[in-house]
Amino acid sequence: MAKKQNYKFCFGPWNISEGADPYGPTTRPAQTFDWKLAQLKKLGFDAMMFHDDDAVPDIDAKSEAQIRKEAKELRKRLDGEGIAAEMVAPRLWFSPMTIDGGYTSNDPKARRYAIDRSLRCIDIAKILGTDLIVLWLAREGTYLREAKSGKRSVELLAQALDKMLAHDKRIRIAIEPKPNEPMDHAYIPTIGHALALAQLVRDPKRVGALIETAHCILAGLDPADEIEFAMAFGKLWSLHLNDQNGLKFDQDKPFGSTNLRSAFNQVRALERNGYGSRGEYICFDVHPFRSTKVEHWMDHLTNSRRTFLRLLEKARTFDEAAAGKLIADRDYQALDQMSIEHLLGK
Ligand code: XUL
Ligand code: MN
Repeated sequence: MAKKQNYKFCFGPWNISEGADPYGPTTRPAQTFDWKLAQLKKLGFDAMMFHDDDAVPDIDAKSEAQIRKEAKELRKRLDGEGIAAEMVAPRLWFSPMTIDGGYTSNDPKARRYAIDRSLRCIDIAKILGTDLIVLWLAREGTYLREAKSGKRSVELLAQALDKMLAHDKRIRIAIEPKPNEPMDHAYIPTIGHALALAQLVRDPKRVGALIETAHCILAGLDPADEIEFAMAFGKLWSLHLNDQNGLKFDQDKPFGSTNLRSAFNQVRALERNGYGSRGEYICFDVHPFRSTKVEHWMDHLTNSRRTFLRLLEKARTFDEAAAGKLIADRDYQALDQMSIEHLLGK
């Protein structure tokens, strides 16, 4: 077991969402960014995750100089509150320019837009004091196979990564894979794909991964195994813990909400491989249930952290020696029951 880690926690402003879904409007009134930052601080979280336009709203309408100016102002506010920026991610999926994808769009103008915007995102990250860029490749995929070439799309992704890496020699890029939604099929659906793509760029050391629980489940994979796979390569640079009830829309439920045993195994995987020892954060990409009242608006975040910490105790008190004996004896039936009893408590 690695040395006991003091974990650091974060979330993004989009995790205090207002309840809109594709079938209905918001159920809670919109709140300002300052209010969200104040909640994060009040609840004792350590850092905030940012999309580029969380940091600089209406980014496409602003000049490079204006973007830098606003990012510097934000940095001052974060420093004043003692809150770090964990990462910055280009939100490439909202613009009319990226209807057909960003880096893999069939339209060269759209591809250029995606790269220019990613370079601005890197500038913002630098100003906010983080070297971590997260890429959720939302529209880099197709609705139908005939629409794009898979091989060419992978080449375009590698070229885009190279341009980003060349723009700033310090940044690291964590790819956040997701197999579907909004696309029918995404080109980088799993951690294996993300790490294989890293091998096509000029500086593979600076391309790693972010694992989201729900995204692994949507790909039919086990989140704990995905975590260990990425950690075997030293490439798990960030994490979006949440939960997902099977093959449905991306639910972003509170951590442990659907499958407590899977959540336990995710925490155990992180703990035994020393996640956090290089400053990595535990991030919760969770949303309130649509029915949530304003007075309970932050509970999905505090509950996710509480569940994580309780499962951490379970991971730390799991009887490894007893488990080792059962493994040596190939008595997996008893190992199964031992794990269940441990989670149930006495
Ligand atoms: C999408 C998703 C995003 C990313 C950030 O499913 O998880 O919120 O985490 O761009
Ligand atoms: Mn996510």
